[in-house]
Amino acid sequence: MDDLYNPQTIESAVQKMWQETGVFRASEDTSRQKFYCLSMFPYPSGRLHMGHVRNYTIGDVISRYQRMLGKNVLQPMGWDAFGLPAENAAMQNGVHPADWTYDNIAYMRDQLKRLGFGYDWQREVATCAPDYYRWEQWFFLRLLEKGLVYKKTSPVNWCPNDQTVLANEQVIDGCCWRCDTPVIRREIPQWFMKITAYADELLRDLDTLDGWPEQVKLMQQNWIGRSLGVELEFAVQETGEPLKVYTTRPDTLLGVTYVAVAAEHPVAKLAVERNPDLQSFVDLCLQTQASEAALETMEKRGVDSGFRAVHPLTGEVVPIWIANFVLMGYGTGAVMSVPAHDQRDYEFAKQFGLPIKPVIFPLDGGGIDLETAAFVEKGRLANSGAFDGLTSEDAFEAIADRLEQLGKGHRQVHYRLRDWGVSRQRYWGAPIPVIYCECCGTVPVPDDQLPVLLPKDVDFESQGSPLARLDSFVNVACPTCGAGARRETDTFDTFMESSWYFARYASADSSTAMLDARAGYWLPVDQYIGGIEHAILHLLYARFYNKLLRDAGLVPAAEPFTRLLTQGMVLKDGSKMSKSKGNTVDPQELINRYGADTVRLFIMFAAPPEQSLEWSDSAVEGAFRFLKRLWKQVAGHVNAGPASALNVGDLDPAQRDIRRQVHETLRKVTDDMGRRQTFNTAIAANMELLNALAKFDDVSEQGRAVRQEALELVVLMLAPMVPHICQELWSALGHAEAVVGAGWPAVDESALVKESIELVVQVNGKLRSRITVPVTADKAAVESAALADPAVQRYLEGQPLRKVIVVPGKLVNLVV
Ligand code: OVB
Repeated sequence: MDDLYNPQTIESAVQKMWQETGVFRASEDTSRQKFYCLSMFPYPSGRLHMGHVRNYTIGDVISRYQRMLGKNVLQPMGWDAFGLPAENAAMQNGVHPADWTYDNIAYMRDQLKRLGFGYDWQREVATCAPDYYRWEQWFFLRLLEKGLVYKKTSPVNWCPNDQTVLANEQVIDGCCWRCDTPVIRREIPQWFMKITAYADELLRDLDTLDGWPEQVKLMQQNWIGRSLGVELEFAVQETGEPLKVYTTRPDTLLGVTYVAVAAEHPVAKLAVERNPDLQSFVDLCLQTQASEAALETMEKRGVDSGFRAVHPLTGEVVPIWIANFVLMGYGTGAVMSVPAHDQRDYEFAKQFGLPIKPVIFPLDGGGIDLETAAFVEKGRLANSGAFDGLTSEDAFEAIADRLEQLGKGHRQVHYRLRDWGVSRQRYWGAPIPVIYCECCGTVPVPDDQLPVLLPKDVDFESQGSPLARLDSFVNVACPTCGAGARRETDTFDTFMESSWYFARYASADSSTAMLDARAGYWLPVDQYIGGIEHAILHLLYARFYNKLLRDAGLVPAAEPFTRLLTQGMVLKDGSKMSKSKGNTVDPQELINRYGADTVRLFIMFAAPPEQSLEWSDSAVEGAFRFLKRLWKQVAGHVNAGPASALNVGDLDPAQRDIRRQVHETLRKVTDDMGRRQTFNTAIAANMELLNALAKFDDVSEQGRAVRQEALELVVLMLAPMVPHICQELWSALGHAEAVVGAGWPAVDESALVKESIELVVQVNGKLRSRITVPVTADKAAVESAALADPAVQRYLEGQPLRKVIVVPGKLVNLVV
C-alpha cells in the first residue's frame, strides 16, 4: 500500500463504494433489533455551518457504532424547507423561494455526502414538497373533526406602514425591520392546536424519559407549569359583577390590598367609558403588549380604574388598577395583589403608593422586613381573622374550603402552557386547508382535493401576504354548496412540519397514507440528537404530535424519542460563531484542505458532545497529523509482508503486555462509545495505544501477529469516527469485506489478566520507591523484593528491620 495518506482520493473512492453497494439503505427486518438514529434536520439555509457538522457527525458516529453492534440501523436525512428565510431571499435577490430552497438543498446534500454520513437517501424528505405537506393538511383535518384545532382571535405584530404582519424576528427593538416604523398589536383570527388538552400527559410522561437530560425535562416541566390553586371571585362594587382571579397562594388572601386587571378586561373597558382620560393608557398597553418573558423585566405601569373590588371573605373594599403586566390571554385577565408577599405586586405598590399588608410570618416566630422586598416564603398566618395561627399549607385548605362553602371559589389546576398558534400570514409555508363560505361557514377542503397546492406564481414585491393577493388561489367554489367562497390564505408555522418528520421517514415513499406499518417497526426514535435551543418548543410540539398520531393509531409509542442528546455550541474565541461577528469557520474549506475524516475527528475529539466546543486551528492540524501517523504505522506493518496467525499461548511477557493494553483499550472504548457517549476519551485512548504500539518494535513472527491484531482493533474502534481511512486500512490489513459490515470486536478477557503489579514501598510510612512483582507473589516474596530494591536500601542503611506490613495489591511498609 501507498506510504502516504491521501484523504481526497480515498474518501471519494470509499463514498463511491458505499453508494454502489447501498449499505446504508435500511429495510424492515423483524428478526433483527432495530436502531433508529436521528439528527435534527436542517433548514436549507445555503451551506452547512459548524453546528451542523457537529450534529451530523455525532449522529453518524452513533449510527455506525450501533451498526457494528449488529443492530438494523436507520439513519435518515431531510430538509426543514419552509420558512421566512426563503421569502426574505426572494425579496432581496429576486429569486423564487422554491428555487432558492431547492438550490440550497442540492448544495447541502452534496456537502453531507462529502462528509461521509451514512444516510438512507431513499427516505429523504423535503417539507416543502406537496407529497409531504399534503399529509400535514390531511391530519389537520382529522384534528379539526375531533375538535383538537380551532380558530380564535389572537394578537400579531403589525407594521402600519407596510400594512403587513411581522414575525417576532422581524421586530427589532419594537420597530419594523424594513421601514423602522413602530410595530403595533393587532387582533386577527388564527388557528390553534389544542396542546393544552395534553398538558397533563406531556407533564406526566416526562417521568418515563430516562434517556433525556434532566435539564431538558426540567425546562419542559417549567414551560408546562402545572400549579394547584384556587379560582375565586371578588365583586365589582359599582356593578355587582363578579371579578374572577386565580391564585396559587390563597393563604395570602387576607393580605390583598388591590386588584390589577389587563387592558382588555371588561372592567378596563367600563372604566374608559366612565373616564375617557384612561383611553390613552389602555391604548398604549394594547399596542405594546409584550411577551410573557419580557413582562419580568419591563417597566410596570398602571392607572387606577376608579372601580372598587369587594373582598370575598371580609367584604373590605380595595381599588382596581389597570396594569400593563397583566395579560388577558393568561388566566382570567385579573390578579389579586398581595404586595407584602409577591415581589411584582410589591414593586407596583411601592411605585404607586398602595398599601402593603403583611399576613404571613416565619414559622420560627421572627419578624419580616418589608423595606426593600416582599416576603415570599410560606409561614404562619397573622392579620387574617379566623385563620390566624394556621400554617400556609393548612390555610390553603381552610381558605379554599371556606370559599367553596360560600360559593365564591373552588380549587383549580392551572397550566402555564397555552394552545399553539399555528397560523402564519406568510407565503412560504403549507396552506391551511379550509375554505370560508358565506352560507356554509368554515368548510374543510375534502380529502380528495388535497393537497391544497402552494401556487408558484405570486408576486413578492407589494405589501402584505402574497397568497391573499392572488385571486386565482383565493377564489374557489364552496365544496359544500358550490357558491363562490374564499380560501384560507394563512400557512402553517414551520414547527408543524418538524413535529412529525421523524415518523414520515419510516414511510417516506407512501403516496397512499401519511404513515404505514413501517412506522410501527422503526418508531420510536432510539437516539435523537440536536441543539439545546430546541429543548422546549420543538421537542414539546413533537411530543404532542406523537401523542396525536398515537391516538389516531398511526404510531406505536407514547413518546417519540427514547434517548436525547443535546449537543453544545461550537464557539470561536469564546463566543458563538456568527457571520455578523466575523468569527466563523467554513467547514467546506476544511474539508477541501484536510478531508472529511480530519474534520470529523477534530469535532469528536475536541469535547464531549454535550459541552461547548472551542474552535482551534492547531487541534485540526493535530487531528490530521494523527491520521497520517495511523496511516504510516499500518503501511509500515502491511508492507513488511503478511503476518502469521496469533498464538496467544506462545507469547513472551512484552508481547502479552502490549496485548493486555490493546484489550484494556477496547474495554474502555466500548464503554465510552456506548453507555457514556464520551467519544473524545475513546479517541484519546486509541491515540495512547498507537503511541505504545509505535514503541513496540518486535518483528518476530508472534510480535507481528500481535501488531496485526492491535492495528485491526484500532481500525475497528476508530471506524465510526473516521470511516474512510478505516475502510482503506481495513482492506490493507487483508479484509475483503467492508469495515461498515464488520462487527464490534469483543474483549478477550484472558488478555486482561495482569502478570505483574506495581507496589508502593514505604520506609517508616514514607514513600521511597516502587517495585514490580508477579501477581502471584506471597508476603515473603514481596518483602524480599522490597529489601532488594536499591532505592529502598539507601533508606534502610543497615538498620534492623522491626516490622513489615504488606497491603496486598497496594503497598509494602518497612518499619525500622
Ligand atoms: C445544528 C444545531 C441545531 C440542530 C439543525 C445547531 C446547534 C447550535 C449553532 C451556527 C452558525 C455558524 C457556526 C456554528 O440545533 N430545522 C431545525 C433546525 O434547527 C430543527 C427542527 C427539528 C426544528 C452553531 C453555529 C455561521 C441541527 F453560520 F457562519 F455563523 N449551534 N452550534 N453552532 N435547523 O439547520 O456559522 O438550524 O440540531 O444542527 O440546525 S438548523
